Formats: sequence, C-alpha cells, structure tokens
Amino acid sequence: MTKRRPAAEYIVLEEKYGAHNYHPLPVVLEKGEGIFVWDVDGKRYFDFLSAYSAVNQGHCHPKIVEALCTQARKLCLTSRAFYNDCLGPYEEMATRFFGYDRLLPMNSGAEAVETALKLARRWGYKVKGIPENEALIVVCEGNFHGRTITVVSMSSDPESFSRYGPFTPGFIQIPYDDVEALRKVLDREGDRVCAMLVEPVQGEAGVYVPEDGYLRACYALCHAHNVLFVADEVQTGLGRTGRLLACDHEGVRPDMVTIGKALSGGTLPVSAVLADDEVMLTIGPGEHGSTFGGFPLADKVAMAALEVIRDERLAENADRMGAIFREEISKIRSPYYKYVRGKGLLNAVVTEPKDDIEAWDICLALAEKGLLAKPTHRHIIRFAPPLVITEEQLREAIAVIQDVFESL
Ligand code: IF1
Repeated sequence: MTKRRPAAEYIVLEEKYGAHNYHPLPVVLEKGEGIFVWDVDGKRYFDFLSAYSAVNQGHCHPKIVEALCTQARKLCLTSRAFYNDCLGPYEEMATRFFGYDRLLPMNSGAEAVETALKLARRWGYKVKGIPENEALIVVCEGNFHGRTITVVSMSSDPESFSRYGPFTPGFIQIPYDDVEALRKVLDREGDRVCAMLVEPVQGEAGVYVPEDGYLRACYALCHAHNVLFVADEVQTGLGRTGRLLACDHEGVRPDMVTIGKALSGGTLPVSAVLADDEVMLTIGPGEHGSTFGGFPLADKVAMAALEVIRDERLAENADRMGAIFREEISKIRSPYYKYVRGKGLLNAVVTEPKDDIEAWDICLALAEKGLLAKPTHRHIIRFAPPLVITEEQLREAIAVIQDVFESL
C-alpha cells in the first residue's frame, strides 16, 4: 500500500510530470458511487459533470462493475485476428437495442467519429458515385467531435485547431441551427457531398439546443440530395437528453450514429458506429480497425451498461429531472445569473461575468459547497449529473446551486 498523500501533492505531481493539456478544478478525487464522488480528504461532492456524460449510469454501477470484473478474470483481449464469444452477442444486442443492421466497435469517441467519416466517404465513392478524392462532408460551426487531426480539421474553435495544421481537407462548415445554410450548400455542392455530421445538441459550444424541427429538416434535405445524415451522439446519446438518442426527440433516424462515453458507464473507453448494410459494408477486411475495438471486456461492459439504461429507465428519469432542474434554476435571482438552457440532464447556466467573478470562480464556490461542475468558456457552466439522480437528491443539489449564486 502506498501511503496516502495530502491533496496538494497529487496536484503538484500532475503539474510536474504530466502534460499541461488540462486545467482541472483543484479537487483530487479518489472514490465514486452513484451521483457522488469523494476527494482524498473524505469530502463528498455531487458530481454534476459525470465525466462529460460518460457516467450516465452513476459511478461504479454494481452491475457494470460486476460484468467488468467477471470478464476480466476470464478473457480480456483477443484482438480481431480471432473470433471471441463476446463480440457477436454484443453486436446482436446493441443493433437490436438501437435498431440498426450493424455495429462497428471502436474505443474513444474521436475514433468513432473518424470511423463514421471514413464510412461516409466510402459510401460516397462506392454507392453515390462521387469521383474519388472529391467527397465533401458538411459540418457545423461550434462543433466538438474530438481531438485527432482530422477531427480538429472540422473545428471552428482556434483553441482546438490552431498550430496543428496542415489539416484534412474535404469539410464545409455551415452555421449550426441554420437550415437555409444547409439548403444553399447542398444546392451548390450536393453532388459531391457524401454526408452531414451534426451534434443534436452542441456540447462544448455551451449546450446549444437547436430549434425544434432542425434535425428533421436537415435529415429531409440530406435525403433529397442523396446525402447521409450522421449524428454524433457520443455526448447526447444513451439517455442524456431524455431519450435514448437525442435524435429520437424529433423522430429522426440518422443514417449513421456515433456513440461512446456512457456506452461503458464510464468504466472503459468504448465507442461504436451504428449503420445499415448499405453504409457499413463499404468497408472490407483489413480496411479499418483497432487493437482493442470490440474487445471481450468492452463487449460485456457495454451490454451491462445498455441494460442499466433500459432497466432503470434512465432516459425517462433524465427527461423528468431535467424539467425540474430548469424550472427551479430559472428562479435564481442573482446579478451573476442570466438563464438556463438544455435538454434532459444536459444543461448549462449562462452567467453574467462581473466584478472579476467568472464561471470558473462560481465553479470554485460550488466545489467548496460540495458540488462539482465545469465551466465552458468564461460565462457558461455545464450541469449534467448522472441520470440515476433521484428527485430528492436533485432538489438538494439545486439548493446548493441557488445558495451559491445568491451568496456570491
Ligand atoms: C475532453 C466538451 C464534453 C464529444 C462529441 C466526440 C467526442 C466528444 C459530441 C470525443 C468528447 C469531450 C472530450 C473532453 C471534453 C468533452 C466535452 F467539453 F468538449 F464538449 F463532453 F462536453 N463527440 N467530448 O462531446 O470523444 O474521444 O473524448 O472519447 O477533455 O476533450 P472522446
């Protein structure tokens, strides 16, 4: 057993030996259960980040941890050079769960997005008949789809892309939540466009919920131009917004979906692309893959994670709790509070920075009072607790947030 150190020492170690690619809140966590996490001094916090929506099922969900440990003792990794007795059953279960012909397993969300981009281009060449190397993909300003070079090639956020060039070509950016912009691009370039990639709610941009009907209108326009409609549901999927997939709110069934994060309940990096035969079978043996993609441990964990979402009705709970959250938070009266927006349990409070108090400082005050949330930009705080939260717990947490805003 290594001796327990004071919190400050762990922070110093990361500062000294780690890359400086994050700016964490100064809390050092060592334990989690359900909607709570504890720091190394034993202080308990409401977790209102849920590891960016990876922990929808709550920390260390017993069913998911049980699946993980049982399989870990038996067989963890085979690679895809051989068949294993977990991947097929997982693919069957997950494709039925989401209603697609096929699943392609990857690990991180960014890899799922990369995979979807490859599939979209393949489909563009093999099925739509776009001349090779000329396919275009339409993306939205303010998007966040991950950190690889190709994925940041789609980004409009200088923090994400600057000084990482040269970039992958073939993307067209249009404003988010703007159907006319999509119509114009497709009228002009539709013959060469293979796909539109969109987040049903933009997360990193600050939880932007588009107008009702936006996704449906995009889907219809894409189909009129023989263009794939691809939804990145890595963050919005798996119950987070109050439906299994956020596209379900508008009755839209995307041609391709990326999922990740909560697909493992936050225990392992597990992601996937869902699509039908016409798209998925454009990639053949040896043309794409990953050492860990679809590994037995991930398969068992993902099945358990999906069962928890279904059996504990987490999407329904997110829908109900989200409505209470926005209703109660909107009653806050504070010069630092502007408004709340979101869908299900993916919410953001927009603050009014003044007197040197920004979103970051409010998050520090929230942490002090036992609630963890993370700012995005200088004036937005994301509130996204695990979906297992009860009404009583939610009201307790809301009281903390109100108290912090009203006593700043
Ligand atoms: C970080 C935000 C959340 C995503 C969507 C793909 C990915 C993500 C829609 C990539 C990842 C993350 C990564 C995290 C911060 C974070 C985030 F603040 F940027 F917007 F969740 F809110 N598609 N989102 O949101 O998935 O490769 O990370 O598994 O620290 O970069 P990944």
